[in-house]
Amino acid sequence: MSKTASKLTITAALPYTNGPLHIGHLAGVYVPADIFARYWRAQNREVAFICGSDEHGVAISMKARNEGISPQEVIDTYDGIIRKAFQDFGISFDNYSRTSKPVHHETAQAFFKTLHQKEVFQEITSEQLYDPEAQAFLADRYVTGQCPQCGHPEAYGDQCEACGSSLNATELIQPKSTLSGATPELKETKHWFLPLDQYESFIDEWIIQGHRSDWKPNVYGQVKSWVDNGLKPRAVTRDLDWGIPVPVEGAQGKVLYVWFDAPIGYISSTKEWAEQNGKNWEDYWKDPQTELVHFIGKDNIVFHCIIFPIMLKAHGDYILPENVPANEFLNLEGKKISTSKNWAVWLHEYLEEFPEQQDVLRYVLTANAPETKDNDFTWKDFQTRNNSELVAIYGNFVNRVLVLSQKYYDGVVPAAGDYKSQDTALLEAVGLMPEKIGQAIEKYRFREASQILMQLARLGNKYLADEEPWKQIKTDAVRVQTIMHTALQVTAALAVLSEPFLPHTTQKLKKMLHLDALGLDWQNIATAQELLPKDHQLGEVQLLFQRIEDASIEAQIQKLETTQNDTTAMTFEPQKESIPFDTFEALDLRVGEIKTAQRVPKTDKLMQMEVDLGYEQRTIVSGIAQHFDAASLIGKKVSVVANLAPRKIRGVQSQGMLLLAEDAEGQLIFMSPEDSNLPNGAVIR
Ligand code: B3M
Ligand code: ZN
Repeated sequence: MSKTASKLTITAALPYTNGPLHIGHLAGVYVPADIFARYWRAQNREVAFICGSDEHGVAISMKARNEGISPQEVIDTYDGIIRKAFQDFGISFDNYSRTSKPVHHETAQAFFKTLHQKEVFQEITSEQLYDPEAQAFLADRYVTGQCPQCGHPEAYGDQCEACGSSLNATELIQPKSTLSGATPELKETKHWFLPLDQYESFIDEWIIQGHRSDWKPNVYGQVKSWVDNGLKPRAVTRDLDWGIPVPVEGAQGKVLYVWFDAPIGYISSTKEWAEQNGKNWEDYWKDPQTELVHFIGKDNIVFHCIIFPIMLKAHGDYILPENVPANEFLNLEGKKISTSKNWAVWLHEYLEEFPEQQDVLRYVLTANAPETKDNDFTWKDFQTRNNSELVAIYGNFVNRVLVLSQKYYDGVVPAAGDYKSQDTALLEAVGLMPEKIGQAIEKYRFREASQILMQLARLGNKYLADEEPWKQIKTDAVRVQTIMHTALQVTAALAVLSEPFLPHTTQKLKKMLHLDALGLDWQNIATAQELLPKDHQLGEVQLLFQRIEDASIEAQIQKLETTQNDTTAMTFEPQKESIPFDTFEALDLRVGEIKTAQRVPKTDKLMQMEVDLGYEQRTIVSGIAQHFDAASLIGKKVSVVANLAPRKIRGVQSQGMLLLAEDAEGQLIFMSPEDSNLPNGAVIR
C-alpha cells in the first residue's frame, strides 16, 4: 500500500505550561514535526498533527508555590503564551488541546481503569520519601539528589535530565526535599506500579530484535541500554494534590503520575479534534494501517519508547509508534540553554525584536538542528545564514526574476522560445527536487532537506547570473523570453517546495506569483515544465527577506550577557523554606583536605576521593569528575558535611558530602575555606 494511502498520526511533545517556549523547543521538537506534517499533507496524505499543553505534574505546582498563585493561574497564563507562540511560528497543529480539560481527565481515567481491570498494575505499599517539615510526600521534582546511574548531582525523583534515566525517588543518592531542604524520611504509602519488567521481552522484540534500523542511533542506543540494565516497575500514581484523581477504590488523595497521563493527552487531543471534524479518533490510534510518529527531545525517550508503548500494549488495542525521531539538545552561544539562568532566546521576545521574521528562525534552527548531536545556536550564524542564504540567494533570485518580469512584460509570463541545454538542464534539476527533498524529510533529515531547498534557489540564482537577461535584452529579446520563462518556473517550484520550511515566505511568494489560481502541488513540479503558463498574470513584487545588521546581533548578545548577570532579571533557584536553628545545628561541617582522587570506573561524572578530616580519613564520592581532573584535586582544602549517613554510590561507600556551588557558566566551584592554614577537622559554623 502506498504510504500516502494510510493515515499518519504525528504527535509533538506536550509542553509544560510552567514557562514560555524558547528556541530549543522549536529546534528540538516543533519545527521538525511541523515540516513533517506539512510535507505529508502536501502529498495528499490524511494527517493528524496533535499536541496540547501538559498541565499537571510537580513542575507546575512548584511554580505556583514559588509565585504564591494557584496552579490553575500558572497553566492559564502559560497555555495562552505557548499557544500564541505556536501560532506565530506557523506550527500547524490540527489540534492543540490541554490536559486540564475534562476530555483528557476522562480519557486518562478510563485508560487507567482498563489497565486496573486487566490487573496490569502491581498495587504496592512501600516506603516513599516524605518531607517531615512540609508534611508532604516527595515525588518527582519535589526531591533532588545524585543520580544513581550517572552521578548527576541534581537528578529529580522521577528522572535524571543528564542521562535521561527514569528513576524511583528512593534510588536518589543523598536526596533532598526541594520544598524545605530537609532530608527526607521514609514513610509508607500505596501506589499502583506499571510492571515494566514484565514487558521487557515485548520491548526487546519490538525494538531491539525488531532492529529498528530506521530509528536514530541515539534513540535506539538509549532504549537498548535501559533494556540491558533491566526494566523495573514504575509507580504511576502520586501523593499530590495537583493532577488527575486516580479513579479506583483506595486511592483517595492520589493522582496519576504526570508521565502516565501526559502521553494519553495525545489520544484525548485526537478525540477532541475528531469530534470537531466528524472523524473517528480510533482511525488514528487503533487502525494497524495508520502510522504513528512521536516528535520529542532526547530527555523524553524513555517515556515515548518504553513506558507509553508498554501502556498501549497493556491496553491491548492501540498501534505502536512507527518512529520516535528524538532530537538532541540545542545550546546557545556555547552554553546549555537554562531557563533558571535566563540563558535563552524566548520566542515571544524574538518576535518583538525580529517582527515578521519567524521563517528566518525556522530556517536557521532547521539548517542547524541538533538531529544527531547537541548543536549550538549563535547569533552570528543566525545573521550569516539570513544575509548570505535567505537574502543573497533565495530572496535575491526571486526579486530579480519578478522585477525583470514586471519591467519587460508588465508582470505577464512570457512564452518560451527554443530551449538551450542550460535551460533544460535547470528544468530537469527542478523536476528532481520534490523526490530529493521528500526522501530527506521521510528519513527525518530536515537539515539536509533544507539545504536541498536552498540548492534549488542557488541553481536559479546561478542560471540568472550566467544568462544575464538584463544584458541580452538589448540584443536578443526572444532569448530573454525563454530565460525569464525558465527562471519563473523555478520560482514557482520554490514556492511549493518551501511550504514545509518557510510557510510565511511561501504565502508571500504564492501571492506574488498568483499561484493559488493554479493549484500546483509537489507532483506537478516533478513532472511538468509549464508550472507558470505563458500569459499568467503575476502579482505585486515585495522583498521576502531583509538583511540583519551587526548592531542588532550585538544587541542580542549584549542582552544575553546582561540578563544572565543581571540579578534583577535573573531568576534564582527558589529559596527553601526556613528551618529551625536546631536543624542547622544537626549538621556537622568540617574543613577537609583531599589526599587522593580517581574517577569511579565506568562513570563519567563520579570522582572517588580520600578526604582527611584530621581526626580520620573519609572516602567520599562526588559527581564532579566532569568539572575537575583528579590531579588538580590533591591537597585542596574543602568544606565537608561530615555527619551524613554513608551511601553506596556505584558500589563505593561514600561517607560524607563536599560543598560546591555552580557559577553562571555552570562550572562547579568548591566552597573552600579561605585560609588554607585552617587545620583539617576544624568545625565550620
Ligand atoms: N511535558 C515535556 C518536558 O519533559 C513534557 C512532554 C510530555 S509529552 C507527553 O519538558
Ligand atoms: Zn543520570
